[in-house]
Amino acid sequence: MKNEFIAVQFELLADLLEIQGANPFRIRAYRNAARTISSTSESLSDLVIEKQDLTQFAGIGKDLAKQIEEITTKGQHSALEELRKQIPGGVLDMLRIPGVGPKKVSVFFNELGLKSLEDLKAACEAGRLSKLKGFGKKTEESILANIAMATEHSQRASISDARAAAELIVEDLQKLKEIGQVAVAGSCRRRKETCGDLDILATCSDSGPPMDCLAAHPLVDSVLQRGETKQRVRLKTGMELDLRVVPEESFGAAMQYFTGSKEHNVVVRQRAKDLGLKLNEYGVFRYDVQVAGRTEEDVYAAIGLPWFPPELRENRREFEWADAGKLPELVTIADIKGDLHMHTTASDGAATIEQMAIAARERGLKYIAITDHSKRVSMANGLDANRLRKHWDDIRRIRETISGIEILCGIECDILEDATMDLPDDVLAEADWVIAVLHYGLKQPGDQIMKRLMTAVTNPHVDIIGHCSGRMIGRREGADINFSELLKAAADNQVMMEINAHPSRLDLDDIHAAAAKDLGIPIVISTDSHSVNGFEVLEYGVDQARRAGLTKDDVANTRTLKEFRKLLKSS
Ligand code: DGT
Ligand code: CA
Ligand code: CA
Repeated sequence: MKNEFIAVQFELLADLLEIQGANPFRIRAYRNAARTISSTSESLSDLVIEKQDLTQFAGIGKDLAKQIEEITTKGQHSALEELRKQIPGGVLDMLRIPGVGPKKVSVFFNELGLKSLEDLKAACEAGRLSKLKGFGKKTEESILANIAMATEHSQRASISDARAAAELIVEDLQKLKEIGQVAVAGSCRRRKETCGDLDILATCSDSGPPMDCLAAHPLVDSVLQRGETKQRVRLKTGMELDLRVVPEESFGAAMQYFTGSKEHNVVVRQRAKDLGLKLNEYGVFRYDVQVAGRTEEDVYAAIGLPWFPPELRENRREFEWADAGKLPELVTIADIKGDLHMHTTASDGAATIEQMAIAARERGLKYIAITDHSKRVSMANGLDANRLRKHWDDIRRIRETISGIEILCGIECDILEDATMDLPDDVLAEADWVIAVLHYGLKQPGDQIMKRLMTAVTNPHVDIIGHCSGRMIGRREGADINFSELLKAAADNQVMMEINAHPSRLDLDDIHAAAAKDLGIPIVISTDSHSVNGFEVLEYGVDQARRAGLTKDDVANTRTLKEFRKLLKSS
């Protein structure tokens, strides 16, 4: 179990306590513990198994250590479950509204008795919020406008949450002695950035044991529907999950069918028809005789198609590539040699330069760039020219003492609202690696956003545009960007584009990453790590790159540092 999974539960517990109006010290204790847990490099669940004392960690006392033990050994968290019983689920949905935190939700719940997004919407429309102390007409209007976004997104989970849940459940189903094969299908298998629901397939001579196991699973809240071969459950996170139990001889066909996408399947089914075959979730049939179905490879082969990596199954270009015999060999996580976006204690990171370098080396990376924030991001203790130069001196000193990994002096430089760079050119010129980003003013009109991005792209020292749109999936829309204009300028000016691997960003998205590839723009997959555990998100970035059809060659940080340097502007 990943530390992040435990940290998220403590964060949620703190939110619930805050909504309830609990003692601030107690709330802060959970938040501090969550921070400690997510920035610790050792796996807490491993430490529990080894019977180590968790109170050795700052902020983890006896009570919290017990809770961690319960989460990791039983997959349960009774303190959290107890609180959840006291606060309706709809109240938590309010936290998804941009600009609304537990403090505000506490007021909505305790003072106005609101229990859901619908309640809140009605209260805003009736002007009840603006009558509260500390709330004005403006706040009320902005909350009302943002409820729509929260409602729209509350149905879809991030790929990281979806995968964490799906993988735990698959793991537990696999332990059943009666079970044959178990696998994740649907959008989660296609690694889509958000999942509407989870789809799991299993083979078993009797559907009873897997369905009983799922019904009793600690992640499951309730069974919505149970039939002979299909069961639908709701997880405690609100996500829903379909389990289908299928015969062995149909497993491949069912995987093909339920992995989707629907659009991909429409074409596959038509291809089968053209060959006089019938394709459904049970197999490929000629007249009524099954000719394939046990494995996905057989199913595709029977229709004269290659096996498609699930990430490509969107009916974009996969059939055109298959027909030409040119399915791309997609980049894998093992291809990645460097990570070029991360933070340290110099700005808002939790680890030092040295700790980040060593953690990166342990993960097998050969080079990194330290890219702390520039001064505009004062909330994150961003660096001005003086502090940055000192920071780079530190990096240069430390890199002499660490072997097995190279460290570049980088900066994540803000592109200011007035379309100037946050640091002067002579400072940027001294960097090994400059990431330019938008953090503020994301809602400016498209013209101004483009003016800002063009400032960065045409700056002689900018190497890459980081998390281009600035979106936070499910929470904040990205800026209004004219991508064809931007990507063309990036290609002309030898500027690379980042796929930010954080699951709440995944920015560039798959479509724009594919467009960048078409223009020959090197893509860099970066973790934007803020702690030694931040590197874990790399896989989400790689998956997004795969969905864009990128090969090892298309991704610049699969190269050795020497080869990578040849792609830089200054070279
Ligand atoms: P999601 O859950 O919205 O993120 O997206 P999916 O792709 O997981 O969609 P879901 O869960 O509705 O169904 C899983 C797969 O099953 C879907 O990708 C294709 C297949 N499927 C489901 N219903 C239909 C259908 O009515 N027609 C076809 N052709 N395929 C279907
Ligand atoms: Ca699904
Ligand atoms: Ca489904």
